Amino acid sequence: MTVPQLTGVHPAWLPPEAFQAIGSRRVLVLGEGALVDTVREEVAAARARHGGGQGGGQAGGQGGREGAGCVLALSGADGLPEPARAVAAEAGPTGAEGYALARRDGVTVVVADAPAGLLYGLFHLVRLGEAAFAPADRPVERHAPAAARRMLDHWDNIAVHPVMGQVERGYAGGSLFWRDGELREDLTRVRAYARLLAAAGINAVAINNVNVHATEARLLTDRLDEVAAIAAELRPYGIRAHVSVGFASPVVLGGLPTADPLDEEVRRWWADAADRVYAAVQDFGGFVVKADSEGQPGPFAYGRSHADGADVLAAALAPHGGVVHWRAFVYDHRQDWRDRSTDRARAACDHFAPLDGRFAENVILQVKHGPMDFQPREPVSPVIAAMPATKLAVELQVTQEYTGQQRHVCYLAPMWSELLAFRPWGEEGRSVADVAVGGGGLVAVSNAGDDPYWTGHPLAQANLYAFGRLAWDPRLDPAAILDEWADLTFPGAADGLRGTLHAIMDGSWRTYERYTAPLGVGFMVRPGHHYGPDVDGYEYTPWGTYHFADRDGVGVDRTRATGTGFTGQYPRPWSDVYESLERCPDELLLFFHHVPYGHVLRGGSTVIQHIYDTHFAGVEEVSAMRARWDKLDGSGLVDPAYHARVAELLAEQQRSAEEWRDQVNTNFFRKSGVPDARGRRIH
Ligand code: GCW
Repeated sequence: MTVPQLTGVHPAWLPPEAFQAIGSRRVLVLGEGALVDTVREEVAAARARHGGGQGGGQAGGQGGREGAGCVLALSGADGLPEPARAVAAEAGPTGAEGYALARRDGVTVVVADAPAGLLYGLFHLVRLGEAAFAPADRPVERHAPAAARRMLDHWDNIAVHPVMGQVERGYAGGSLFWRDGELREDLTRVRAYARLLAAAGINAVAINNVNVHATEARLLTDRLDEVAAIAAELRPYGIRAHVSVGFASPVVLGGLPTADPLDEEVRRWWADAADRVYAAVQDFGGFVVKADSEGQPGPFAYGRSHADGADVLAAALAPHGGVVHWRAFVYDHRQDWRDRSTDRARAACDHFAPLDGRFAENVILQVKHGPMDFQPREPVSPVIAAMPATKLAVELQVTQEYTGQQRHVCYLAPMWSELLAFRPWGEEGRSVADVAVGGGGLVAVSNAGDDPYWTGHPLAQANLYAFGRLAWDPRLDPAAILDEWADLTFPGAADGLRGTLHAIMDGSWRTYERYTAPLGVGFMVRPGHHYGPDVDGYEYTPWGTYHFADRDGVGVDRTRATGTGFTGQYPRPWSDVYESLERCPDELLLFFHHVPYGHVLRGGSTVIQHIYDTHFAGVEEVSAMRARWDKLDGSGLVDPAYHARVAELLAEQQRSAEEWRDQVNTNFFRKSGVPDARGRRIH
């Protein structure tokens, strides 16, 4: 294992300088195991760069000054020196991925029971930098991830899809894994990606798109060596590979006449497939399945339930310790817009809640955080509260499909943090984060690609970093995560940049919300690619994403009293809060209610005036973001190329925000005939 070095690629949150504090000290690494070797290699590489001394010797990575300034050790390692022994004794068990950190008698110590913990401990030291070696003692701190599985899903295709391209909803260039139908020859970048992810706390990656097309299906058969090759790059950083599979694989790949989950031959086919995969990749994570969703095959074709469907895959994976991530994103995408009784928001709960308790132990039901589809504002999905006897994972979207497509700055951690803290059963009950960490963990769709900045928009790196950190600890403060990310990403310059980065990023999700679709209504985007405004773009389509705006009012009546009854899928108190026009939070009003334009919000303004005000304000906020960024020009705080790229994207964000403002305001002015109370220009 060698630490990957890339040229021409931005180092994101692991620039060489981030290893200065470790690399300039004598570090002792003790323990056995592949991930301990990774730690050793990291330390050796850091020392080679910053310490001048040679690594080597049994303990690896030491050299230079007398006496270790830092000990990273497995708690059971041979020859554990004081004070590591004392710290290990005081810390007690750290678990499979946890570690304890302390500083005593001039030595900084990380101890862990298992190699993965040591790796995460190393990255903690990287985050602390010199602070980890401050003269004063540091009491023992124990750290362990909240969720056992912290996963990224890639929507990467092997063969370029005629409509969706190499990466579905990818805004950062091509796939890190494949190019034009072939596995990339040089996978160094995959290893560098794994390293970044491990530093953020991620430990699982699904490598291919949940929409499984013909070429990608073959990852289970003649392209299995590609899975093995990618897994080999992820492994040194503690990340397991998972693969998205098509439910019809027994037919498509196996030539069977059916994929009926209750058919014996089908069950055997899946068991054989799993055996094959594990023979090639012993630490394989499992399968991800999008079934009966947006055209993907599923158990409905055979009159079977999704529990039956998931079960056949679960049974195949169980002997190997693998899991099935079964997605709950099931709805009718061929709806008739004239039919007011079908409500897409209801679909996941209607399909899955009755199956609570029927899924096998190793099935994780992967639920999108909202009932619709990653809109900038949605309530929390009621499925999260409706299935206490099922392991649930909550799925977030780091790739900015509906939040500016990595052309707009939109720091998503505040949104995620808000929804993870939401308590579906009221203040006394558990939070969304509690459900996820006690169940299947957190999953997100990755925003990374082969772009030189990894994420298209350089500032979108913060979203990837923040997702990992929140999956590790959902209680972290988004602004503190931003500081961490900035300190690592801009070594030596973070103090000068912090104010600007907070001013631009902290509120950027709310800014985005202001200039796009108002009050939780969603989907006023251009159909297909989903970038830019189109107020009625989805209004008369089969996708079930309507806002029902007319000359009198706007919004979707999802009440039990007069609407689709969706509010009834929530437990109390939210079922009552959302049902009530008076109590429903403003930001979700149009998600739950159809109201006249003159309806007065809890905040005091009318719906129509709120639409105008927020759209004007949103654009002004973008102008302020731009002005702030422009001031950095020539400051020496950011690399000029980085600065230029962000500046260029901010110009596009401004253009796009103005387009949103003008289309949304004009549309509602024309529909309602109500002028702006402040007489601003509406076209
Ligand atoms: O948000 C929608 C996207 C699809 C995606 C789907 C899903 C992978 O527009 O591109 O398909 O969600 O989550 O399955």
